[in-house]
Amino acid sequence: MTLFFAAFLMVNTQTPAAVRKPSKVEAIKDRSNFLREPVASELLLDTTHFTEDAIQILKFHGSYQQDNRDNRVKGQEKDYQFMLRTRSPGGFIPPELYLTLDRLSDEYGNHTLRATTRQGFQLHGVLKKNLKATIAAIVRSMGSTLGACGDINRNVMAPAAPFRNRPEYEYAREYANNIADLLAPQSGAYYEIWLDGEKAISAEEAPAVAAARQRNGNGTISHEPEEPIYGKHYMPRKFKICVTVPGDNSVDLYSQDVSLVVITTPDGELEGFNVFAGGGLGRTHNKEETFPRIADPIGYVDKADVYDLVKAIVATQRDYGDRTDRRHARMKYLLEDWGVERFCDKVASYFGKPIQPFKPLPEFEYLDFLGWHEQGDGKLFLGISIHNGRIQDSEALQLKTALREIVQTFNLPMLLTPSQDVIVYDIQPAQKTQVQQILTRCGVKGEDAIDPLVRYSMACPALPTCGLATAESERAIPGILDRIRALLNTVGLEQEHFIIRMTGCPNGCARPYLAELAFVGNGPDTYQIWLGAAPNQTRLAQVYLEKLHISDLETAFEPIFVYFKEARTPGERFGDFCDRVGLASIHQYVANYQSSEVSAAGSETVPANGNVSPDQGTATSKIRRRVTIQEDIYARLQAAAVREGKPVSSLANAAIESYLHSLNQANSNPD
Ligand code: SRM
Ligand code: SF4
Repeated sequence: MTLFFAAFLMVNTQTPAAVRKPSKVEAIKDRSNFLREPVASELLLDTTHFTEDAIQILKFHGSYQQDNRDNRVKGQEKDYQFMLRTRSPGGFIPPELYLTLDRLSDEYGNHTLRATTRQGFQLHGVLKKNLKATIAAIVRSMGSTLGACGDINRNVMAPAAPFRNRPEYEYAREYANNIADLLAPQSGAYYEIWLDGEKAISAEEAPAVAAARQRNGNGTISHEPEEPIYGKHYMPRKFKICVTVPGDNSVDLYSQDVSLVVITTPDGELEGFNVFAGGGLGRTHNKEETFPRIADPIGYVDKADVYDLVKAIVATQRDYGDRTDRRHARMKYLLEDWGVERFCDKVASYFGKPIQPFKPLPEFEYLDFLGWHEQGDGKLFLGISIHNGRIQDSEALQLKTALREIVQTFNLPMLLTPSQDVIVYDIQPAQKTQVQQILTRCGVKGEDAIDPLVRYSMACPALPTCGLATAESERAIPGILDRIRALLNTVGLEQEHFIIRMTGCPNGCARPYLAELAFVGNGPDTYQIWLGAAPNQTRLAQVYLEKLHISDLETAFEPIFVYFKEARTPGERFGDFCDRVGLASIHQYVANYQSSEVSAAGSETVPANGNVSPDQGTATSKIRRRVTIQEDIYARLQAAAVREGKPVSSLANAAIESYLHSLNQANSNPD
């Protein structure tokens, strides 16, 4: 029996292995000859798109087949196009690569670049006939798209701050890079297909990495020389790693399959790493068995052993991850099903020794490094806010022009941040004024001139490119943030801000489940609402509403913000407040809340915090009109409001509206 099929036997002890077949994608990988086919053959065909099998393999090469969903016409072929994603460990983009991507976006793409939540760049809108030229140009400019997507280790994240005087930051970048190399696919397919066999001109990998790849610690390698670590079936699902430093949670470390935290001696020497495992955010609406999960601390590893431990974790997921059900295939489910202890025992068996105890860490902080900073070697770095990562030119804001001009004029490298922003670094102090002038001329605002709601928000691309979106995200969030700001102003929270994230579906690409307030697409113009994650992304949010039509935003949030204003402790953040009072209390408050539209004078119910009575106006009410309703009807209305998660007034309005409508109809049709 091969290791591949042995894995299915072990995955789920409750279901007989005979009825649990590997998923379709496993068979596609099996047939692909290490990621070559059918991509290589289909690329030669004069077609606009690939077949399903090729689409799956193409992902490993860093590209997704998409179509412009705005252009869908019934009965006509879709407007096929491709998204390309770079593999950029720690977000590093050398100047020549940036300029190439900028050019390619105009030559073959949709004239925009998109900085992603994992510190890569995406090009959208590339036609199949231009894919090869686009990928080849990226590789020739010291870039790569290999392994940016697919069932494989994805872009390895690290804090984007280019500090030169804080060794822990340098170690995080160095090891992010080395782990990315360690787990890069070794198959020659990429260079054969996109560069006609020409090998990339890339930086040499560290000898320790090359040696670690071949070392067989108790079964960590696969006996397939072409892919020593992965074997021909690669991973059961995507796999995500980050390396960070104590206190810096700019990388959202709790959301990753594996997170390493640099541990140094008091004089800044690298000692080893604390290790977390089992985070992951993807889920599916109405499928309770899928859920976001935050990573568990699993131990500490000395620097000399770090590659072997990473390989041991990879081997555990490779051999025991669920290859039969892709919804249950991420490593978080292995941790959830087995528990941390069993997981660590299995990892230790590949590692060859027990994992050492976790070392104490300070509190983590959310950091985005925007603005001007000294980098510690006399030079400066500048973090520039990119709204939802989209780099483009418009009449008001020539962001794309500004970045091109800065990189071109000063030959500056860039680091992409996990919050979809960019950092330009190695700036000489004498260049600062000129860089600033370019930004000002192009309308690019400094971090202090941006509403913090905007600065700390993220949205995924969703429509029109993402095939999985059920609601708008990137295109909708600016308007939604404006409305939330207006509402906060109205209720007297002008200075307030919190972390808001939005996605067009529950897959979680903008990491919504770690936001203080999140909108998760659940149908056209409709969002599931999540509240209560920690402001430093160390605690998950919870579902507050299953479905909120976006037109009901003010009705839904006004009472929540009023409650927050009235009942928060001094300085308490919105996410912490929601977590402390609990969602049931928020629902209760909302149900009792008297909006400006209807006051149920029949009600004597005291709201959850006892602060608002039917006789009190709300922050928005200038004119209040009273409608008296019976006590028993009010009680039913209130119960329904709690169930629906809507204010009583909203339900009362809907009921009255529906009654009046039927009355009108009856009057106009007397028969
Ligand atoms: Fe994602 C699928 C975009 C980060 C969870 N993601 C997709 C696809 C490729 C849609 C598809 O499969 O057809 C999206 C392409 C949209 C487009 O038009 O560009 C997409 N994901 C993105 C990006 C671009 C969002 C962004 O706003 O930047 C991010 C690219 C990161 C990168 O450079 O590698 C992106 N995706 C994430 C993250 C956040 C992270 O990694 O830190 C997550 C949640 C964390 C996690 O993986 O648990 C994430 N994306 C998913 C999932 C759900 C995975 C799961 O475990 O269930 C899918 C769907 C899937 O894999 O089946 C998905
Ligand atoms: Fe697409 Fe959903 Fe990811 Fe948004 S969260 S990019 S809609 S897969």
